[in-house]
Parts: sequence; C-alpha cells; structure tokens
Amino acid sequence: MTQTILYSYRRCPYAMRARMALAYAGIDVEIREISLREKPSSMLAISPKGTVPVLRQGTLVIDESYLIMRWALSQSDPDEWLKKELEASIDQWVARNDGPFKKLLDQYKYPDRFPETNLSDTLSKAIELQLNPLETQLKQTPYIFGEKISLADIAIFPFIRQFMMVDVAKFDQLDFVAVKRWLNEHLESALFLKIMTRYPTWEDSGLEKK
Ligand SMILES: N[C@@H](CCC(=O)N[C@@H](CS)C(=O)NCC(=O)O)C(=O)O
Repeated sequence: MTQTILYSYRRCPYAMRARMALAYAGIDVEIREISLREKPSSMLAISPKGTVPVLRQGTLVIDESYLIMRWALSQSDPDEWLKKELEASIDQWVARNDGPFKKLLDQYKYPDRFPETNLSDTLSKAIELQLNPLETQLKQTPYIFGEKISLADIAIFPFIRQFMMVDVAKFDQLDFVAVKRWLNEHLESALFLKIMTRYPTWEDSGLEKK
C-alpha cells in the first residue's frame, strides 16, 4: 500500500487537528515535521501555497486541514465523529472558527502586526463570536453536538487552546467553566497526547529533491 505522508508542524492548530483525525481513523502516516522558515522543496512541489498540513498518498494531495480530516473520516470513522445529519452544522462551526475567529485570534496573538486594532476590543469580539456560543452549548452537553465527540470538537479545540495560550493568566480569569472543562479533557486525551509526539525536523534527501 502507498505510504501516507503528512507534512506537519507540531504546534500548528491546523496540523494538530489533521493529525488527530488521521490517528483516530487508524491511518498509518509518516509525519514529516517541517521548519516553517525552510519549507522542504518536496512539500512546496506538491503544494506551492506553503502551508501545513499537507497530506500526500501517491498522487493524492490534500493541503487543507479540514479536508484532510474529512478524508480521514471517509476512510474510517469508528465513533461516528461525522454524522450525516450534523454535517451542515459542523461545517458552520468550523467555518466560523477558521474564518472570523482565527482572524481575531491572530490579532490577539500578534497585536504588533495589527496596529489599527485594540487588544481589549479584539478579545471581546473573539469571546462574543466563539467563546460565548461554545460556553452556552457546553453548559448543556459535554460536547458541541451532545453526549459524544464530533468532528466539530476536534476541529475547533486546537484553536481554543491557542487562544488560551496567548495569555494563560487572562484566560484563567475568564468565567468559562464549561469551555475549560471541555478544553482540558481534550488536552489530556490519549489521542491528543499521542499526536503531540516530537519528531526531528524533516529534511529532503537527494532522492526527494528530484
Ligand atoms: N487553511 C489552511 C491553513 C493552514 C495554515 O495556515 N498553517 C500555518 C501554520 S499554523 C502555516 O503553514 N503557515 C505558513 C507559514 O507560517 O509560513 C489549513 O486549514 O490547512
């Protein structure tokens, strides 16, 4: 069988969610931890936009993390992370995360790059947009769509982790009991710990450079 390769970056939330879905689906993947400063030419050759994660399996290339997750689940989805009837609602949560929430997260994380924005405004907007709806939902059910984990939980929590890590002391002060419980559960899960394994940085060999 053709080897599945994932160009990845350990701390990237997009790469985390792709690695989680692949591990959950039991897909044997060769993880290639890249340097974002010196991206391997073998990766840029198949995905010139230069973002991680990038999945390659023979001639198949997928260079969007959510699509990698969807592909992994199409191979195997033992606990039904993607129930057909929830698909549209899951897509909505992910779109809000990957679009406007990620934008605010970048502004919150790198305020110097966005001199026109005000930090406390950014924080309020991020809370209003994603943290509040998440808290409302997670107060009612353990996961976003009820009693069981879904693709939405896994696609989103690495970004809430990133939000928390910008300023842990500030996050601790926020009154999001349910979000914190949910986040901690994911951070302590065997799946997450497994995909946070450290790898040496991948370097193309002469063969790969061809
Ligand atoms: N929409 C892409 C976004 C991926 C992305 O932006 N990844 C970041 C790392 S977290 C990246 O590779 N940035 C390129 C760089 O830093 O040069 C996806 O979902 O896969």
